[in-house]
Amino acid sequence: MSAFDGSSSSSSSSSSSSSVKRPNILITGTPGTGKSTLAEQAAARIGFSFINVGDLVKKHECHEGIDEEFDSYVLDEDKLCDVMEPMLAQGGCVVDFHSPEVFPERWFDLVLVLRTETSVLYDRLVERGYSEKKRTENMECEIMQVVLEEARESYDEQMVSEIPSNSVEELESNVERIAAWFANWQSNNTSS
Ligand code: DAT
Repeated sequence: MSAFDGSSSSSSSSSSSSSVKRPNILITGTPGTGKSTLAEQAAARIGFSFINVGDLVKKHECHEGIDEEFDSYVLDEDKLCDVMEPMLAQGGCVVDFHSPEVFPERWFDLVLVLRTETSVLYDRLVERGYSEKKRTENMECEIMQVVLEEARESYDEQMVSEIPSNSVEELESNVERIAAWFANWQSNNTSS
């Protein structure tokens, strides 16, 4: 069980300084599972910066063009990490990206993998106007738990939690769970 799944025990990393770097949170999952929506709302809720990595990739051209077959950018991971490093250095960021493996493990304190039922995800991808090929690819990605496996391979298991993202109620509950996690983090990391 990760720290996000209900444990509110004190961590051993207690510090007595108010200058402790705030945590960074990664929200990941198959496209369409609701990463941007949750990341933006959670960031606003706890006063963090929201970082949409897809937008950064475009803005800073952290790619080597478009892969025609997959209709997606060929990522320049080194360039992307160079752009992001200073942004995350002070903590206090909620980051949204579908490929958790591209980032160094040390950047994050919590990694949430959003999961959406296939029928719900299908409707969202249709709404988004994805081609049948791209829909199928993303549906398979979700069914095969590709992002979850990637996250588990890339980060300490204590850091990684899988959370449902099918309904507005779940969205609201996820925002509150993140706020509760951060409140717990603060009580463990600020002076007593
Ligand atoms: P992602 O960033 O993972 O690609 P998104 O945040 O853009 O996904 O969300 C895709 C669509 O689904 C968008 O229209 C908002 C909607 N949505 C996101 N999370 C939801 C939730 N928990 N319940 C209902 N709709 C949700």
